[in-house]
Amino acid sequence: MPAPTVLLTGAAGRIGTLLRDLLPGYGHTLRLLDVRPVEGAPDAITADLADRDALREAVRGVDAIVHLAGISLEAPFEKILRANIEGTYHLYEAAREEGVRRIVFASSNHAVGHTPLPRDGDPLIPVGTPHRPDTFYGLSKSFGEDLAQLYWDRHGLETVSVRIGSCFPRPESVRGLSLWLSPADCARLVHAALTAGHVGHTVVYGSSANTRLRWDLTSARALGYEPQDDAEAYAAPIVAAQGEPDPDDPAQALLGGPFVTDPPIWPH
Ligand code: NAI
Ligand code: 15L
Repeated sequence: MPAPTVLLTGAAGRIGTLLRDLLPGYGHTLRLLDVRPVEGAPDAITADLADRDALREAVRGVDAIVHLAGISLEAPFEKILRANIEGTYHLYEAAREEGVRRIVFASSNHAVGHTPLPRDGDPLIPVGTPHRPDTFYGLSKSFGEDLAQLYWDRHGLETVSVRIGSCFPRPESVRGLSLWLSPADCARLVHAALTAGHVGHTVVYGSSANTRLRWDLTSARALGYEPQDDAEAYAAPIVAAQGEPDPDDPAQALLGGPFVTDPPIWPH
């Protein structure tokens, strides 16, 4: 399949910025969208996910969408509802109306954050593990995955839902040593998700080939993703400063880490 023209939502954000740099190297032509201006990109579309008319215009003529826009951490329910739940719905409706073929949806480990981490000898966490969100934020990612399934089953709109681990320039915690997705591997994975053959709705985990991996990358590799990086290269100073993970500490025993143990933000 030839490299498609892609709308990148959330283009001003952390992952949006790295994909703006790296995806053109794979031959993709990008159209950018964010609610705030995108530095160095005067042609970027400034629009909120609540603006259906702007979304419809933004998706017109693109082959695919990489949907990163939204609140990327826990927040009051009303804010998550508007940006992540309603916003993702508006984007899928615009995509359906304009005949977009595929969406790569930035889901998160927090959609399944209450899943216990496997201990030594246990199988890796499969993509089929039930949704167990750890926050309203994680709940919005579970919703996004289910929305993607609905739009595939009802409308034939394909999605790869990528449950991203921690995508930062380098891992910063012992938890990150298992969840890290390097910027270069992030671009490799998104490229694979955009260009793989038939995907229907496919859920994958998004991380590098970390020595301390706790989840199963099989479905990501099936798209053609071949991760090249391993957080272990950064492990020594992190472990020296923080110690090895304590499997009896709730913040380290469940996939969502501190999201699981932080006090909940109730609706108000
Ligand atoms: P970020 O917070 O840096 O970027 C999100 C972008 O979305 C921002 O530029 C923001 O202005 C934009 N945005 C927010 N609400 C919007 C709205 N209503 N309309 C239009 N644009 C809006 O987040 P980051 O780290 O770049 O993450 C990108 C996506 O990946 C997010 O959906 C996040 O939940 C997901 N993700 C990121 C992980 C990471 O480690 N960075 C891990 C798991 C998931
Ligand atoms: C996420 O979903 C967040 O967007 C990101 O900022 C990190 O907190 C990441 O999860 C994580 O679990 O480390």
